[in-house]
Amino acid sequence: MTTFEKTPDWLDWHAAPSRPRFQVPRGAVDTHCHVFGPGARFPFAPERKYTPCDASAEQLFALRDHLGFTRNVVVQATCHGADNSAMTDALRASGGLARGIATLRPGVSDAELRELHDAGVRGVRFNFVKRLVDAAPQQDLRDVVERIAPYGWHVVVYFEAPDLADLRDFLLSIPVPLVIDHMGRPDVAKDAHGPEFEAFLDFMRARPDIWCKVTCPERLSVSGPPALDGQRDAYRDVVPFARRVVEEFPDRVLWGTDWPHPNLTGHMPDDGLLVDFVPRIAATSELQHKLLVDNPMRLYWPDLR
Ligand code: 0GY
Repeated sequence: MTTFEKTPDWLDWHAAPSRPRFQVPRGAVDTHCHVFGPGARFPFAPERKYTPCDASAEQLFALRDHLGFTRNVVVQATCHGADNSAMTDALRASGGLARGIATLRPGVSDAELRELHDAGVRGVRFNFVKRLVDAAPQQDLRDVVERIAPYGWHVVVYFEAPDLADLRDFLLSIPVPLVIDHMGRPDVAKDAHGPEFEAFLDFMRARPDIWCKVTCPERLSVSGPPALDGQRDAYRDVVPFARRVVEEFPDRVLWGTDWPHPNLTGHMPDDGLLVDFVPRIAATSELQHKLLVDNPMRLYWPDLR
């Protein structure tokens, strides 16, 4: 049996999240979450940049039910490299209630692609965050896109705001839909109407098939988590950024918990309070329904609509 010691300053996920005050609409989808191992069953990748705590599919589904969600999109995390077996095991265990996003290398076989599709994978993730992965040659990524296009998959992209200028032309040349993680990680100490976030919105405007996850206030926030007297002010500096995206692109936004919150060392969010963040960024029930149900269903379960 392989055992793993998690990175020492890594925080465990919240063991007893509160029940959200905000009741999500029926059929809500958590479109950004991960499973980690368990390492003894699904060993972490030798090339990983961090070793997480275990976070199993059963624990993910228990959280889903506790928060009032119906479905998940399980995103392959870098600690598992291109071995998608923990993620696909979660998809199979979900009874059709989870879709997945894989990590692929260019030489992926047709048999593997078919198997991933049958398990529920609907996209591949390109990660450009330097502390998480070594850079992949753009030609490798183009080769992967060529392989997934026939399956109708999309590309989930993770980058940080300062890298958008260099990536923009490459990303816009990818001939399948794009889903951008965490609003392209803006620096929320800056102005939500300033040039950096304008550049991101301008990128979203460049094509009608670019989607955005308005996720990770806990990761982006400088103002920080809720004070002891309640969650009203939690992550307040992220609100104007997320609202801008939700209000300009109501049909192209997605939401997720990011459970079990990789690489958080400052504080670990209460997932119930994260759900309570939703009405602050999607102010009407119509926007909330699009964000949590209509949009993810259109992208991940088009046959059920
Ligand atoms: C981060 C955030 C994430 C890390 C990963 O694949 C990963 O390791 O996704 C996240 O959940 O989006 O910045 O460390």
